[in-house]
Amino acid sequence: MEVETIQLTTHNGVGWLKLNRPEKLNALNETLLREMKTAIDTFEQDDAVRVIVLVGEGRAFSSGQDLTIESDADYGEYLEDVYHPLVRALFSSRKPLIAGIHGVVAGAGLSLALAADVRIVAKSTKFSSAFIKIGLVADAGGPYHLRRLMRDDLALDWLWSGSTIDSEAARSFGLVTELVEDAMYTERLTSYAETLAAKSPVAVQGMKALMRAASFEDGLNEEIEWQRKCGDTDVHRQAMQAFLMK
Ligand code: T3D
Repeated sequence: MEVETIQLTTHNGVGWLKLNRPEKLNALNETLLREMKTAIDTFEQDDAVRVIVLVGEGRAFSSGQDLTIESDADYGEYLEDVYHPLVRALFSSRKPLIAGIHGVVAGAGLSLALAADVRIVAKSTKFSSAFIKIGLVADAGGPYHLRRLMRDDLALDWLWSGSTIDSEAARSFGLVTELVEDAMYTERLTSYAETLAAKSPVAVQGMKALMRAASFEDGLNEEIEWQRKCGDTDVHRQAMQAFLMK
């Protein structure tokens, strides 16, 4: 796939999607958002990719929406046409989605990072809920994910303030899965992703699906199907055999 604003690589079962506009701190323009959507779809179809990682090139994950966009655009139409297809693709990905976050994560960039299943964060990262500073509501799925991850009152308080918080505060809000010293960040992110990619893809994807079951009864029904599939994998058979031969 020809790309201008992102970089794609696959290594050891991990599909890396790197936002690549470092001169603009990976501000999200239309090309980047559309390229990300196509890349997620491509990774989703590629059996060599077991885990997807989103990261940013340069000194930020993303500074949010590219603010040089024409301000007379219809923002509702832009969301529907450009952001929402990507946000839906992230949300509905069957594969584990990891956000590796460093530097700055702001506005709509934060919304994309919150769509990930886990967030591995470098200690010096700043989290900015910038939307209100430019008179906008939080969007790109951000409010939905904040509500799932943290207390409503704290989320609203943060969104209304538009403040920038450090990684410890973000962790206390529930937005950080693992906080890593800056010097160890890339190594830890890689090892986290590659370790997960080496596990049974059926069990890994099944866990994700079951965590999203719509109700208790749906969960029970879905676990029947997933456990049946897992029981029929070589990984499971070999692990059982190894145990019995101890
Ligand atoms: O359509 C929709 O509905 C979606 C709506 C979404 C809304 C949002 O995403 S709200 C959030 C928007 N983002 C921001 O408000 C952050 C804007 N950026 C900043 O406040 C600062 O850049 C930072 C605090 C993040 C970093 O500051 P600093 O001093 O380290 O870097 P800098 O010099 O400001 O930025 C470096 C370059 O990136 C600079 O370009 P230049 O002058 O070297 O050519 C700067 O203009 C550019 N840049 C940074 N952020 C953005 C950006 N360019 C376009 N859009 C940006 N968001």
